[in-house]
Amino acid sequence: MIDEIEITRLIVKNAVDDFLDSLEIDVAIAGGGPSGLVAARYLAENKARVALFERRLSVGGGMWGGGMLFPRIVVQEEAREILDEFGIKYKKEGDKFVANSIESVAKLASKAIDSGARIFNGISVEDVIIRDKRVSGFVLNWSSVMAAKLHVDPLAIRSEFCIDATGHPAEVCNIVQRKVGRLNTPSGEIEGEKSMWAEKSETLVIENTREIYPGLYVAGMAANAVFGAPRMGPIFGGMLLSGRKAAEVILDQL
Ligand code: 48H
Repeated sequence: MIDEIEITRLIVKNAVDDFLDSLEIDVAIAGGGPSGLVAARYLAENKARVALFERRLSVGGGMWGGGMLFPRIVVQEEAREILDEFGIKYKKEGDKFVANSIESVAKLASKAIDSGARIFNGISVEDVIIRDKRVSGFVLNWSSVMAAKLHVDPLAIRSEFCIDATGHPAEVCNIVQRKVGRLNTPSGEIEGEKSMWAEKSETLVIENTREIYPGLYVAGMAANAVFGAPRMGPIFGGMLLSGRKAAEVILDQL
């Protein structure tokens, strides 16, 4: 027998159990683009309790569209081992590697989940919890509630470490700057992303992957936006390496 009420109960119960299990965790990640997914995998693989919150229905962020909707990404030698670790196929072209952007997203997500990271889609980080001058959790709401501009109060989760992997808008860093006034950047403020310069940007994004306020790390495109570095276009090695670095720096402290 197939009963609609049983289906409803199974869905709600299992989804709520997952959410309840994620109320107090080691690492909370805002954003499920490439940097967030890579960080989630390496953290979870090393036994950290990880939850990733993605505003949209689908994870993958800006990776799906490759370059100008041509579904390919370019990755440099430094990040090739990450492609291998995720089982992403590629073609060597000169000293670069070209991968299918759709396969890349699918495998990043699949490996993050297999490693034990929990991914919650359709949920937006709308604020943070700050205790004793440290970011110690995310304030969450359904993206659909926010899109409809409904006046519905959010809920919260507590986390030892948080990562802003929200891409170009660096949303969590912006929230924290508004609340505390000063971030760990040269000016104390968000410096803003600069025009495209791939070579420089790909190096800087690794350097810029770091703690931006106690308890809050920034990874991926958000790291360059916050520290005033250029964008890089559809070369994705920096995003992969940045996600891995965020995981490594946090794992050292767990
Ligand atoms: C929950 C949120 C929130 C929120 C946003 O943009 P992304 O793909 O981010 P990265 O940094 O992993 O990768 C950047 C890359 O895709 C890119 O844009 C590049 C390389 N650009 C170069 C260039 O020159 O343009 O993913 C961020 C994700 C998205 O899925 C958002 O929906 C999500 O974060 N997000 N999720 N709460 N407040 N804000």
